[in-house]
Amino acid sequence: MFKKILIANRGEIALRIQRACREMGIKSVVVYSEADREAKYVKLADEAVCIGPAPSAQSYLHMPAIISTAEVTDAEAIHPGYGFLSENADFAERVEKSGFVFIGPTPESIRIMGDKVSAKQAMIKSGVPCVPGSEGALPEDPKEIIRIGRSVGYPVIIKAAGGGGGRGMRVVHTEAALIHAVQTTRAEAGAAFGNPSVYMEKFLENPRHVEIQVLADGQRGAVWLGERDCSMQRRHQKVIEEAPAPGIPRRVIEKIGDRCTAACLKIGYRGAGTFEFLYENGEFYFIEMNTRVQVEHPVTELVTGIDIVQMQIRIAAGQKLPFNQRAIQLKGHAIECRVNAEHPYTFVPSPGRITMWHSPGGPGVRVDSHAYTNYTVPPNYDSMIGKIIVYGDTREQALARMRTALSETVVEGIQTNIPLHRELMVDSGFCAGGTSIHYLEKWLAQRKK
Ligand code: MV4
Repeated sequence: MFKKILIANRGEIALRIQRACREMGIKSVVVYSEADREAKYVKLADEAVCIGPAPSAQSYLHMPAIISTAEVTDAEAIHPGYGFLSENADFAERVEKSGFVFIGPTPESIRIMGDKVSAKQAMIKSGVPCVPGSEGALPEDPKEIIRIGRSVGYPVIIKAAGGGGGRGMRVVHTEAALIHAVQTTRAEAGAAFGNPSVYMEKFLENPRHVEIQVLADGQRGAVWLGERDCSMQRRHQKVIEEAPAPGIPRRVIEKIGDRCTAACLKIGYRGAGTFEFLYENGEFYFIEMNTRVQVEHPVTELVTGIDIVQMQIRIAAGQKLPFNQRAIQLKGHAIECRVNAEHPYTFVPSPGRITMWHSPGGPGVRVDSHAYTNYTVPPNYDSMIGKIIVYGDTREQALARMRTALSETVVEGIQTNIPLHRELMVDSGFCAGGTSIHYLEKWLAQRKK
């Protein structure tokens, strides 16, 4: 096992990784920007090195600074967390070429999944059901594109191969609008991702977002750890996640989970990963794979009892998975509310000093946050300042515990979305379970001010 790991991230996930290291008897080095100098997790780390000014490009995205910090601190491995460099295949490659272990999949896997066209092709070959659409990237010839549009059937969605997470997509309702939409999406994709390649899918009108968590050791060991329902989102930012997904028959989930682990074995996947699906009318359709630990990993940890971050570290150290699929038993229900420093009605970011932070507690309550009283939320990064996660034997109990947890939570000095979560936890639609990806935005549009 490693003696020392460098954590190439910030905020709650840096603290989460630090905790995993501590529990495993591994020393950790955190890198931080000038904006994070006063953060408590920086002070709590075994070692902390300032790698640059506040802008991410000069700190958390600055590969030479991170790799040279690993060199001077004698770290053996680098954990990238989520966001920043976590899905950057070039970074993973540079980490390995410099003689360190990248705690994540191989650069090759990251590269395949980063290109949504090659990801989909890998899934089709591995027997994972995908949204019907173009076979690979769209050709140049407008006649060919029109032909593909007719065979897929309207509405269709044009997506950039280099996009993902909702970036670079356009819905097309009629053949008359198709060619212009493809051209515009191509141009935007070329400018945004340096890759003008686009593909077409049937546009699913009212799906749910359900994802499967996997762990694979790259040594013929692969398991899936149940699913997460992440349909409660606004502008492609998840707001609430839960496990299991309400109302989906277990045999349907089990079938797709087994497809995911089979795909991991087929492509030689190693590490933690998430298969993202759209779920509509009882069917799963693969859309993307994430090759990192995700923000919402705790809900899976609570229903499986498996520490996903520790497993990432063990896999990276060359260990085999210590369990097989039969040993994984899903139990109970978990819900996560993301706490953002933002106005609860306008969603305008609200950085600044937290004059009072009081975390909830009690049975089945977990808070993953780096925030504390007198912590200043810097304006330079994502507005998420933590996550409240609850566990219960049933969804009803988890909901009741989340209501109690939210009622106990006090955050003063900045605005947060906690009032929004308090409203959603008593909303009849959310409480019934199984809402679609459009539910929250429709709900917000009709919300009583
Ligand atoms: C779709 C779709 C409907 N049909 N693909 C958005 C994020 C990216 N991961 C894929 N996305 C979508 N792809 C087809 N063929 C609808 C969405 C979508 C969405 C997906 C998941 C969660 C929230 C979403 C919000 C709007 C649109």
